[in-house]
Amino acid sequence: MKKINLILAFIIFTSGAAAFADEAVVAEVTHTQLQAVTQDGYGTYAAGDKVTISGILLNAPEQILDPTPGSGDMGGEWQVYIQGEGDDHAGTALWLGQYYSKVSSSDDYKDEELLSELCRINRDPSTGYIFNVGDRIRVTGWYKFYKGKTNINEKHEKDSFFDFKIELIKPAAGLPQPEVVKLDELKDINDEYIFDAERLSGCEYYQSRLIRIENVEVIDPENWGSNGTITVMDSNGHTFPVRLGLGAGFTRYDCPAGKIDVVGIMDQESSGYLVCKDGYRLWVANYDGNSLVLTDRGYKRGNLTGDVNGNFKIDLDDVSEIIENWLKSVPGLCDCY
Ligand SMILES: [Ca+2]
Ligand SMILES: [Ca+2]
Ligand SMILES: [Ca+2]
Repeated sequence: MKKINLILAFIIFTSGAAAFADEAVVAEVTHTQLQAVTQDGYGTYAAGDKVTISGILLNAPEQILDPTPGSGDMGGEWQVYIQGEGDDHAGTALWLGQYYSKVSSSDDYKDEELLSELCRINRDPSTGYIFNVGDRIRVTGWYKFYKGKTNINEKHEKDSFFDFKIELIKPAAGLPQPEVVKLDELKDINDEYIFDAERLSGCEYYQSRLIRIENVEVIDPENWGSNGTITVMDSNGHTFPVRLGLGAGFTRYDCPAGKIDVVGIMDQESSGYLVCKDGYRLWVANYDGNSLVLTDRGYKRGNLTGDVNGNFKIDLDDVSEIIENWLKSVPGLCDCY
């Protein structure tokens, strides 16, 4: 009897300790609060352990970083951007990677563990719905500042205590209209990035948000291709880097020529860790080959099943693209249990 009491006391004690450890302080914040920076561009937000934030999902994660286990320096990676709504003129990136031991004392995710994490964060926990571009979502998680952005992530810890959670608020709410921005709002007369620590103008104002740059030309089309970086230039000689995602369109279609518009997500990855006033770029996840706007409009013309390249006929070009990709699958989207 005494032994049973001891065991019971132990169970109560340990479950009480677990409950205590789960009590991370969660603060509901705006993107503007979370992304605030010093004069050097270093993140200042520090209240609370975890944050809850909501907004519109801007990208499909596998179209900008490769989730395949073991694929990159950090193994499989996953990243999305969420844009604030209404007066909350800011946005936040979410990141998850496989090889945390490269940047912390945590263990790495084994391949199978990474896949199950990807399956979890790609779906709304209560409905199983797979999140997509234009959904309104709510995220609760830990955060960490990295090269200009305060990201929601697992603080590079594999322990499930550091999991972030994504919930669906409204499916297919719709993408925000991209704000039209001129390159002279982002670059000064010396073609240097405009940095405003108040985040009310310049590159910071648009960080992690969808913007549109009009009437520019790609000056280095030789750098076109999946995961490449090209440079666009306006008629005043201002330039801006455009990082191309992993979308199949960058392989399938040629670099658009002449004057074009670009619709993408303003990203920052500064050259330094403590002074973060550079490293801005537009990130375009995919291109649909329309020739006038570097973007993926998300709607196809024609109704032909199997018209892989969207040229309104089915022939060997479509078949060869299918054969090239035969039996590939998307980690974190299929084979989830
Ligand atoms: Ca920044
Ligand atoms: Ca986790
Ligand atoms: Ca075709």
